[in-house]
Formats: sequence, C-alpha cells, structure tokens
Amino acid sequence: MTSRPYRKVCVLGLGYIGLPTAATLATQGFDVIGVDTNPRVINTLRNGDLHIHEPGLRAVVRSALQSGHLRIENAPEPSDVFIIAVPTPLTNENSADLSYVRAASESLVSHLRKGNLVILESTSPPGTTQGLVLPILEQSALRAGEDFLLAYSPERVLPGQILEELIANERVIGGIDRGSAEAARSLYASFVEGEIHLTDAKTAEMVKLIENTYRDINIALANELSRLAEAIGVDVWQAISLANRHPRVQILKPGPGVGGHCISIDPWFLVQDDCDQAQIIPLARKINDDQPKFVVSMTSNILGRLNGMTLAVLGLTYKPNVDDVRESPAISVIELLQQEGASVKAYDPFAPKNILADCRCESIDKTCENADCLLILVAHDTFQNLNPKRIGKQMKRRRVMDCQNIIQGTLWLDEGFQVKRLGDGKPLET
Ligand code: SAJ
Repeated sequence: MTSRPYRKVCVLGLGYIGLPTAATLATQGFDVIGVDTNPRVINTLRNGDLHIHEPGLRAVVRSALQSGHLRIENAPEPSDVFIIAVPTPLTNENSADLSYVRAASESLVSHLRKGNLVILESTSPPGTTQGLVLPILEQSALRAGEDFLLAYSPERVLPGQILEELIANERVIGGIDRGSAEAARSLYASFVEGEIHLTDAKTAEMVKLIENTYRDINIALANELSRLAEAIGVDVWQAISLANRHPRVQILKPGPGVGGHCISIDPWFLVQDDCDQAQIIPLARKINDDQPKFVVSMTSNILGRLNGMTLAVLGLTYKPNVDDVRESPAISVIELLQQEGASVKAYDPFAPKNILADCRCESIDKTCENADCLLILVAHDTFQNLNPKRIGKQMKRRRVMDCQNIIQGTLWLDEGFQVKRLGDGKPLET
C-alpha cells in the first residue's frame, strides 16, 4: 500500500456499479466508505444481505465488510478519493436526469480537501463533468486542477459478469486536465488488469455513449432483419449466423426488444442536445422500442386472435440470468397482450416477486396450466432444457412461440406442439 497515493475512498451510490466497485477496492486494501441515501439499501447491506442480484457479489461484499475495509454509511465523509456512481435516469423528454449526480456532487462540497480526487462514473451526456460537477465542487472554494483533481471514468461491465469485467476490461479515463486523468489511472491501476486509456473528460463521456449506441443500433438491425425475414420467408437466425461467418460481420441477435438501464437509455444522452443531426440513433431506438409490438402481432397471427386467450409467458427480466426488470421488453409484451384482452400467467425465477404480482406463478407447470400458447421471452439458463412432454400435459392447446431461439423445434413437434420462432420466416409449424 505504501506506493499508493490514496488510502481512503468514498463511493457514492451502492447500485450495480458502486457496490461491486466499493467491495473490490476494499478487498484491495483500501479503506472504503460505501454511501447510499436509500435507508433500505443501508439496512440490507449492514445486515449482511444484498439488495441486488449479481453472481459472486455476496461473497465479495461479505468479506469486504468482515475485513473492516468496507463501511456502509448514509452520507459521505472526508476521504482521499470520491467516486460518484449514482443513477442517471431518462426524463420524459428523453434527456438525462442529472439530479442524482447534482445531489451527490453537492454532498461532497463540505468534505472536499486539498489533494482530493473526484471521479464521476455515472453515464452522462458529454460535458457533464466539466459543466455540472466541476462548478458545484468549486463551491468549496477549492480550484479544480489546482487544489483537487477531477476525472470521468465510465464503467463498462456487463451485468451478470460485473466482478470479472471490473478487473479484466480495458478502461477509459478522461481528466479535466492531464494530472486528473493520471491520478485516476493510479487508483484504477490498483485493481484493473485491462489497459487504461487516458483522454479528456468530454471524450470519455462520449466514448461511453458510443459503445452502448453501437450495440443498440446493431440489435435494431437484427430486429429489423427478423421482421424482414418473416416477409421474405427466410429463417433469420440461420441467415444471421451465416452472415456472421464473414470475417468482418458481427450482427447481434433479434429478440423481443432492448431493455435494461443502459442500452435502451444511453443513446438518447448522445442526441439530446443536437437532435437535428441525429437520424440513425433515434430510428434504432424506435425499432427496438417497437419490437414488443411485433412480437405481440406475431403471437396474434398464430393464435388468430388474442382476446380471450391465455398466454403462458416465460421470462420477465430485461435479459437472461439477471433480476433486473428495468425497461424490460418482456413486461411491455405482457402489457400489450393484456391490452388486447389476453390473460397472462408468467414465470421468472429471478424477477422480484412484486413485479406483475397479479399474473406470477411459482413454477413452469403452473404457468402453463390451461394455456393456449407458451411464449418464451427471456433465455434464462433454466429455460434452456424445457420439457415439451411435461409442458404439453399442462396446456389447453399445444402451441409455442419462441422469441429467443432456445427450443429444439423437432422435440416440440414430436410432442404435438405447433411451433413458431420469432423471425423463422414460416407460418406456425406443425
Ligand atoms: N439484446 C438483444 N440482442 C443481443 C444482445 C442483447 O436483443 O444480441 C438485448 C438484451 O436482451 C437486453 C438489451 O439488449 O434487453 C441489453 O443487453 P446487453 O447484454 O447488450 O447490455 P447491458 O445493458 O446488460 O450492458 C451494456 C453493456 N454495453 C455494451 O456491451 C456496449 C455493458 O458493457 C455496459 O457496461 C452496460 O451496458 C452499461 O452499464 O452501460
């Protein structure tokens, strides 16, 4: 530790990014104060429990707390480094709600000391570090770049693999000046094994948004191809997989839409201040946002109508093997089905119990009881080997619509099911 310039780190926001970061720093020997303003989060963590589900996180947090290197508090206190990892939700006008970043920055003003380093990690529109955080911190009468250092360093971790990727991934750090970027590098270098790239704060802010926008546009292409494939009469899954054998093509997968707190939101932060120049980004957003409607119209096609039908839905979360339902397209699909007069029973082993509590069932069997069609929306590992014989016995009509291409069609056909996969370019197969 002696070669490290910093000893005490205060992490503001104990969500999917802040908590793993705080715990990782603590296991590296830093003295970490994890701060959250939500009393429920504080109580849960202090009781040795977790308020989020992320593989491996429970053990790391527990050992960080037991070692005494991690403390959970409801307000910041003087430290060497402050890391802001609070949410930046989307407003109703499709722009970034920076109120949490503002509040977190304001909470630091009275604690800021000469020589401190402040790092913003929250995904933010370009210019936020310099234009919003810096002037708030300077209310302390200390000058950025002279008395304290300020940098932006976006997280790049994939929910479900956060702990590994926090360490392994390359990292981009943008400073308000070179000294700030280098200071932030010295902190992250203590646990990041990937290469660390330095730039200015605004570029780093834009880099983060480019990454998620690239993925959103790529998925929009896949989703558009799934619609075209239906019209053309080609199996989109096979076509994309063959196209991806080209050494310079890498198309992502179609599905019921794009959810989560990142990819479905971040592209708006890029275009919010210059909508006139933006064409492909809002269009991709629209394509992905409309995909649940496409799924519902395909379901309606295969059933003839939705009104009065009972749908058994597997999967509620925004992607496989996570408990996060934010912006989940599966939930949009269910709401649309209900609006069309269908009744829905749903099963998800990860989604919190209070989500769509009215239509939740505790097992796949119960969900499928008397259903007119099974609708697979999320490719959880536990759905990979569904048993068509057993499921068929529960259902009123043996029909399945697979939006994730996870079932082996022939097994289901053998059990008398009518089978449809999203974008397979065929009518209901019997
Ligand atoms: N999805 C598809 N088809 C695909 C891949 C994903 O429809 O082929 C859907 C998923 O089902 C989900 C949504 O897209 O609804 C987003 O899932 P994801 O796994 O692509 O991304 P996130 O939101 O879990 O994590 C992303 C990652 N960004 C990139 O890969 C560029 C992660 O590295 C970021 O740290 C994270 O956003 C973030 O916090 O910004």
